[in-house]
Amino acid sequence: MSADDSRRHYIDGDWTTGTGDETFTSENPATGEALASFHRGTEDDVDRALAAAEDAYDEWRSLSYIDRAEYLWDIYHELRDRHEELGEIVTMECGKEISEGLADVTEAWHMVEWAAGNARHPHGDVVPSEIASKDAYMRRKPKGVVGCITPWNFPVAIPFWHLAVTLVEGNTVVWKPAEQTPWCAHIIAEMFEDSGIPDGVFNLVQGYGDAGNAIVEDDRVETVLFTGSAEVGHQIASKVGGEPGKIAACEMGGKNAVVITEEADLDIAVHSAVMSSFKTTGQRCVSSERLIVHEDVYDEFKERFVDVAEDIAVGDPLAEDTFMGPLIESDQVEKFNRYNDLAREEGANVLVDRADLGAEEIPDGHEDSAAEAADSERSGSFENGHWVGPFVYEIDYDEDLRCINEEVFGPHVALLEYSGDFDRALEMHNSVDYGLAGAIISEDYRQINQFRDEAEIGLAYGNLPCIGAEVHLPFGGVKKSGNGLPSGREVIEAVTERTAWTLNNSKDIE
Ligand code: TXE
Repeated sequence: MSADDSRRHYIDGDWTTGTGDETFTSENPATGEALASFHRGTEDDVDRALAAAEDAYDEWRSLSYIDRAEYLWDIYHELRDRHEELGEIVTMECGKEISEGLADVTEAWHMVEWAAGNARHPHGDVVPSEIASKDAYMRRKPKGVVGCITPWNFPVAIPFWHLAVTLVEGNTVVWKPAEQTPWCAHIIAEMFEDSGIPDGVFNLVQGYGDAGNAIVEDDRVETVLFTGSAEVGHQIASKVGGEPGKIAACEMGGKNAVVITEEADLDIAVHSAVMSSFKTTGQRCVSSERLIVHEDVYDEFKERFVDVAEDIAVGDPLAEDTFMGPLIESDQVEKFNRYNDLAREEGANVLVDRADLGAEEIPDGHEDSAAEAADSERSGSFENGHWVGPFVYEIDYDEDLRCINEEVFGPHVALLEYSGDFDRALEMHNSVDYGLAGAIISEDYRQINQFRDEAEIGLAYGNLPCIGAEVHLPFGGVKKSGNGLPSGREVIEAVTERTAWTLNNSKDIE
């Protein structure tokens, strides 16, 4: 692919090659084949995009909520019209199986629907003043130019978590998507172009961390919304923290757990653990890498969970009967293997080891409509795919073990047995530095309520898999997992500031 064929940035209403010479390709993690080529953004490109966003801001903020939302409604319809096409691109670019690829797009339009719908459902705070003749109320104002930096694991949904509310609230944006999923980002930019949104309101700069960093460090950016690794998120938060008025809202993954008590329904427990640990090949921010199981049900649970993990269908993500696709890239495979080795060194008793799944074990594509439709795009073989299967182990609990404290982001699962009362399970659950998500499986409402009140997490699930997001709920974590919630309804807090207004309605001089 030559630079001429490469797809461009979308800045100030124009498709531009930008100022750099470099291009990069997105690859299909199932086959290793190059899917499309993109211009790599530079600091100068970010500078231009920020200037455009700043210029567009006054006009955009002066529109009513309803007028701004109209553009988002166009995008909502495009997401629905291009659902199948975009869902397949999600699957080809990030490797998750096709129902998840399609669900990524569905979640995006749910977010747009919620954000644009709010424009017709205004709400605010009017409160009585201390003095009878005064009115007092709170008014929200947009922050200005917002920088959005997103990861590859939900390449359509997460960008819309950031973008939809931010734009409806009257901010303009510069977005730097993940370098692994630029094709999805390109299609989203096409949708913004088609919506006729005024030039400069939405800007896309493709590229790597250096382009993201240029957004973070620029004084014109009032708010940074970031979803990605803890390492980068903490760097961003500390850079931004030193600047008055500027904020970073970050969501940075976790070391999540499912707690299965002696009162658990084991059908629910096995289903929840399998979904939590293996959906998206363990690459969700809420994926669970720890299963904390009471001794009374441990053996039965272990046997049933291991049986499922041994047989789980790893394969062509475009085939409808695949459960797990590949990992995103070779670095991620190395990280997965490194942590599997570490678990062994730390004393793991390995129960399932399908980590070295060879390409020959990957069944050919199946005769389903999604796979057929994408055949022309899928010319590579599975030999160069980033295939792994489940790695499941049990280990004697010690809160200092690295394998049960550090996020792997793959199907790497520790079974941890506990005895005694529920306090012990909670202690083990809360012992990690992260605090994103967790689930409890129990029929005892007291245990469920205690988990709700004492689990140190931002997202809690009861008798459900530890996965899933509802766009009208806050989404994000505590402790090392993040701050400021760049997703769900709480984005409003990050992208607006509030003014407390008091207004004298009398002739009295106050
Ligand atoms: O994340 P990065 P990566 C975790 C998971 C995974 C690890 C690494 O453990 O193994 O992170 O994944 C941009 N300034 N999660 O490498 O590097 C980058 O270009 C500004 C959990 O994908 O954090 C991309 O757009 N931006 C997570 C985005 O940040 C920078 C989902 C995320 O990349 C930057 C993904 C910099 N210095 C990974 N460096 C979750 N919360 O679910 C990189 N970027």
